[in-house]
Amino acid sequence: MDTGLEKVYEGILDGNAKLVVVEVQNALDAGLGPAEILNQGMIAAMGEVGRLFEEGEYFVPEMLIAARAMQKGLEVLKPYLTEADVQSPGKVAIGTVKGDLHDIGKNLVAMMLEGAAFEVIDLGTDVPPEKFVEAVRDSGAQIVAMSALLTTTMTNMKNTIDALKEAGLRDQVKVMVGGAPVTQKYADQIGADGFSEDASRAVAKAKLLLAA
Ligand code: B1M
Repeated sequence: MDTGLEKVYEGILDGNAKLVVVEVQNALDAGLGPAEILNQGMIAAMGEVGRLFEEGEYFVPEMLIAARAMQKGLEVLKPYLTEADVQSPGKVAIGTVKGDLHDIGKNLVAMMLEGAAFEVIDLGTDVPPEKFVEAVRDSGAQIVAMSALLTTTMTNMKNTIDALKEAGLRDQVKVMVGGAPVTQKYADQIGADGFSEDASRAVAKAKLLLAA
């Protein structure tokens, strides 16, 4: 790994937000691409944090400070993930489903969508089905984008789809899902319109759904 990326990686593992901010900027200044910094430095570090948690070496506080360091690094990266002078392809209401507080992946998807000029309504984390329904009704969002990181909360994606049906809004919106435990098979099972494995593919999928 490039030494600049190594410092970003180690900074996230140590939960050292100040170091991460400096090292992400240094990596950009040294000419590394934002996707490389994101995938090989930052997302890889969060994967290692998860592994250490599973092994019992990290606990929730360590995960939390690593997540904060990651978020700070993402703020530095954000302007570099933006496409210039693009017309808005549409409006997306995004959130992490009820019961789930993980927001880094959701924020990344929101950031990439904004970078591609989508209008993004970020509903935050722990979003109950009714709040997604309300957002579609009030904002006219054409896409509902749901993120889940826990096997115990991904079922709330289906509950949200059911709530959209009950509110008579299902035909008006496309539903996209993603997050570590979510698969294409699961998306099909619950009747979602789209799934993507990562944030950049989520943008391509959102564009595709609106073109369909
Ligand atoms: Co938690 N956590 N966590 N955690 N956490 C996981 C998810 C876990 C896999 C760790 C592990 O055991 N290895 C595990 C889940 C096990 C499971 O259900 N199978 C777990 C657990 C168990 C828990 C708690 C229950 C721990 C506890 O309290 N005992 C608890 C639950 C709290 C709750 O939500 N109710 C908990 C808490 C936390 C923190 C709050 C401490 C913190 C989150 C802080 C935050 O988000 N602000 C945290 C963290 C940081 C993690 C890990 C380490 C990292 C997650 C992350 O940010 N990854 C995670 C381990 C891991 O994932 N390997 C873990 C980086 C991020 C960029 O990836 O979010 O997957 P991700 O997003 C990806 C794709 O999935 C995709 O795009 C992104 C990449 O470009 N994507 C989408 C995401 N959403 C999408 C939506 C789309 C499309 C693509 O379309 C709409």
